[in-house]
Amino acid sequence: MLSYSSYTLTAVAALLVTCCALPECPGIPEPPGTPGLPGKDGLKGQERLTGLTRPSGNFLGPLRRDRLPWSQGVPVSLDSELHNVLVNLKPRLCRLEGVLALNEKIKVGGEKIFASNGKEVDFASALKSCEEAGGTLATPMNEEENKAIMGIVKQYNRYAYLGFTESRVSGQFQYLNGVPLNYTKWHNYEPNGKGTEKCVEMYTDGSWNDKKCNMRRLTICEF
Ligand code: MMA
Ligand code: CA
Repeated sequence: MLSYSSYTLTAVAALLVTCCALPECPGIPEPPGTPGLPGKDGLKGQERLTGLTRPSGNFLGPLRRDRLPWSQGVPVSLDSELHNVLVNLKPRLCRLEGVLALNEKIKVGGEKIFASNGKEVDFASALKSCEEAGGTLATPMNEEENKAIMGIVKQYNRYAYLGFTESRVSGQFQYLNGVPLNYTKWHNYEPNGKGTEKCVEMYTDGSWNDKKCNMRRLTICEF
């Protein structure tokens, strides 16, 4: 059981589609290659997840990203022992999520989980801590996500940086991957920085203000 733990958690990511918001578990790497691109096994994205196999031998020792036996052994779909493990893990993950939500450690908004470390730092430092924790800066892409993030801003009563920056075109903002925003919640008369305020903060009412990136703002990450 222990020998498959890392493996199993990743398999859960592929199989759990309801109840938990957790799409994947921190610290557990994606299968080789990126979605859509073939990995060493020749499989692409979803093919690789649905074709997930367990190792044929024992997988002992610490987790090594380069040592995960993704494509050896029996297919998970045919492995009743591993299937049972996954079926049992699902409600346990949901219970853990419930505990964290009850204790106000996380907020769930749609598919995402939002959490703060309670620290107020500049934009670059906030982004760094989110990435080090396996997430990114909170990036509201719809009203539901915006409300979940606002819940944390209200909980700490501190404005927070969001995962947006101003593009080369002054007054236009984009996601951290460079794609233009497709949902916005600007406060009245914002954005108004016109090239001088390249980051975005969320106010306690959930509305947004473009702001200089060197302020100390609450770190809120999404996972
Ligand atoms: C501050 C600063 C701006 C914001 C205005 C709104 C004076 O500047 O936070 O980003 O747009 O307040 O009045
Ligand atoms: Ca502004």
